[in-house]
Amino acid sequence: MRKTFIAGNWKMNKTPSEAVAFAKELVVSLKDSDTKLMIAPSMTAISQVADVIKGSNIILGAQNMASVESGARTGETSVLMLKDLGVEAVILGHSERRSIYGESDVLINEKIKLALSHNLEVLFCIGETLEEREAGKAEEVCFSQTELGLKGISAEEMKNIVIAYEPVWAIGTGKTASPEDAQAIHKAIRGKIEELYSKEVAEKVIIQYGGSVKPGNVKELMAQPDIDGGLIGGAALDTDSFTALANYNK
Ligand code: G2H
Repeated sequence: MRKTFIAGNWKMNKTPSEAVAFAKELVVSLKDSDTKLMIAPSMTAISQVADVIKGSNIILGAQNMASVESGARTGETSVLMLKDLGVEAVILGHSERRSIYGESDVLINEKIKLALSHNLEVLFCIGETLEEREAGKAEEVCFSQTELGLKGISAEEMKNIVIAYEPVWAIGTGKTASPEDAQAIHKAIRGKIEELYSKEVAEKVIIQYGGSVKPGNVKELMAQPDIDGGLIGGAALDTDSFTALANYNK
């Protein structure tokens, strides 16, 4: 019922010219994939990558955006700018934004509401740190981030929300949550969505897993009943690897 959604978060990698060359390769290599696909280049490459992937089966995503539409926000990128470039989705609440740039649940919630009001799909990231996991607080942290991030968002708007569960200890570390551990949290998060909204909303919401997803572990992760896709960093930076991830089911 839920279509698998594989998204590449390029983070702060690839210059605009490298991004264009890479996107051109992906348009060809991914053309027969039957999964939903997204790539999120850096802000400096978005405009050129938009031209390359136009008309393909790849959605254009951004990695972040400001919490207000326009004005005095030095160094920020607005939702209007992203929309004008053809961006269809935005990653919000990534743990690197939370930990390095101090983004709070309140700020993330403001960004999510703004993105939804402009009809952007939101990949809303949540996840616990190693310390929190070891203290037995993984669920508690994910529930709290979910509740605060989705505050004021209607059941109707949930159609444009994708949740990305990314345990912080697994991001870029080579450590992946075991499929069983990831499934347990995904199931709990879906339960939380049911509690906040309804069974119908919970059954429809896509919950991606993120954190060192690679061609070698993608199959067993995607085989879990509540894992509906992946938000992929390192392994999304190479044509063969991202193509293998997009075609994991072939
Ligand atoms: C988690 C993920 C992509 P990686 O941040 O968002 O990165 O796959 O490199 O762990």
